[in-house]
Amino acid sequence: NRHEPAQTGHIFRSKLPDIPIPASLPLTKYIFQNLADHSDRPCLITVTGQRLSYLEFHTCCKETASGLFKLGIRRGDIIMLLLHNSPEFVISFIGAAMIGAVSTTCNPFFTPGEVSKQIKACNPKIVITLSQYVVKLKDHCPGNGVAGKLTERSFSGESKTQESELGSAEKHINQSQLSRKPLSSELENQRPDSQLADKPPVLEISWDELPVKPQIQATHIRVITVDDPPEGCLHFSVLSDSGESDPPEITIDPEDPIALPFSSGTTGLPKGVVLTHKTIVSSIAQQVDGENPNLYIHSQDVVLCVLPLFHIYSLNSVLLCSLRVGAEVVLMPKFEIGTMLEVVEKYRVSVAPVVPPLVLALAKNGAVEKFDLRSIRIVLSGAAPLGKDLQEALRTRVPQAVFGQGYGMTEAGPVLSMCLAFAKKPFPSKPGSCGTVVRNSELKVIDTESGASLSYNQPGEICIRGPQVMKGYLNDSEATAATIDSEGWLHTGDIGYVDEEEEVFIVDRVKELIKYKGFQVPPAEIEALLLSHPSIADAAVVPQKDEAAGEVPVAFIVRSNGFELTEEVVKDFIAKQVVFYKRLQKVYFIHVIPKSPSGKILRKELKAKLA
Ligand code: 4UU
Repeated sequence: NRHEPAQTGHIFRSKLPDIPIPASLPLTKYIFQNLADHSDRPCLITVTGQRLSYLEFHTCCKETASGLFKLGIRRGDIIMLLLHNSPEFVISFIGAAMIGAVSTTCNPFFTPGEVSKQIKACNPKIVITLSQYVVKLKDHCPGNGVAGKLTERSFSGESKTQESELGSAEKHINQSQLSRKPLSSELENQRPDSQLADKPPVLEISWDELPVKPQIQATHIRVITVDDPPEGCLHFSVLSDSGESDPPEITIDPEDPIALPFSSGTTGLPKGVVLTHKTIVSSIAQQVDGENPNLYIHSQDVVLCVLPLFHIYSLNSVLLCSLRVGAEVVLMPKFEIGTMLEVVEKYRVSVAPVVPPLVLALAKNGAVEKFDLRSIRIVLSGAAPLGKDLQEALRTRVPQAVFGQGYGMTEAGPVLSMCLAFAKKPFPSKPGSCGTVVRNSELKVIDTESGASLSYNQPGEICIRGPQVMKGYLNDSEATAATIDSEGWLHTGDIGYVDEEEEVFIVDRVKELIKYKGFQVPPAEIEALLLSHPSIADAAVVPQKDEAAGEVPVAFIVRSNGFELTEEVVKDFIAKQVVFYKRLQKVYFIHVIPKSPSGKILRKELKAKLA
């Protein structure tokens, strides 16, 4: 494991004092802690004008929590949200959290193969999606993308037995090992009202003690659609109209997982990032709590939620931070510049969290001038580097707004640093800065060779430590140990420095990750696909700089002996299997992929070839 703790040297802290973080509260108790102050205020609004007040939203979440419970979802169970931004996304996430269930968020534009990998890695019991995406689940739902009956139990103690007994795993369930009582079949036979009369058993076993992946496999996933359900699927109303507004009181431990986004981290394939109630509450508090919140948003704000909620930036800094402070969240299912500008004008959006390509659109698109954007007071950019020129260009479009960046990483909870010009009592901030490390947290910059921590203005690898950092990767202690060292420092794979005003600047990325418009493109994933092609002997995928996307993936390919293979064939082969942003933009044929003696691809050399 690569990280031996470095000798302690300089540690950077926020300019804001630490605050008490109510990290023992389950997320939903924390989110709704001040509900009474803003229960009549608008909470969610859609592009079509559908509005929910905080009180209505709270009720919907409780009903959905009850509905999930009735379907047999229990503390520690995973549900998958394969959805665009929508009220159902938000209500499902919060409802699941109320009963201690965990949401894994998945890009609805993923191909069936990509969705399948995520399902296999975490075995959700339920997938909530749109009818048009049910086909993406066909490998997991026997019978034309139709979900199996949950009366056939979802878990088996033994993978071997299960493989031979798919569909009839019921008799193999090992209650003593799982020590849980989903008892979905029993539940279904009970009258609905009696189900909830019984308080649920509090599970003795915590999530990470559950049998790991090979032993625990969902045979049947129940599919719920938020629109007209295809045959075999359930409609979302089974959750939202459960007829029960008070979900059972579940004892939730702050260390219980709540969200499972997927990220490739510094190396390898996408992995489930285990975020707990404690990590998420801490991250939100670091941003919006305290007398002088780092990111000052409040109940009079209207926050634009156009970034996809399946990504942690939007889930945490946009949605959950807004819910905590009682702001109104405008949900946009997808980015379209015209609609976005209309929405900003119509709903008087005051806080606009964006990514650099959106800054580009706002700065350069002629349509912008036709709209009144004077309501915007904060523009937050993150998830990818933002050029100073672009920042200046946007300033002329929204001169009244404070413009700054946040720097996040899924595994870091996600926010490492945030612009202090967004604080209630703001500090000045320089263009190009990614803000200052969040409060109640420590940041250091280490020499990539020696591991020693560096002082001001010296670039090195950024490391973070604090209560917001992920618990670890799902079922992958090796990857966890390679990312979080024994002293609790998370190594980001980003190269940056901190200047004398405590502002963080990112200058490079040493990890494999490619970022296309802020979306993750894990090279290892594309390389594995390439190697499955019979005419490809070896392959490496690296980023190439791109004006519009920031970076795009390109491949170096070694053909198998005697095979003809064209660039187009390779591109098509990948394009069929991946979401649009992972498509190869260019293919270069070479004789050998440069590798270290230990077999690691020398990506630097390949990147140098591109330059
Ligand atoms: C240069 O991108 C994210 C999370 C972003 C985020 C979250 C909450 C931004 C603001 C916020 O408030 O997560 P991942 O896991 O998809 O990608 C992480 C990587 C980082 O390690 C870094 O390489 O994305 C890059 N990155 C940035 N790079 C993230 N933010 C920035 C940034 N400038 N501001």
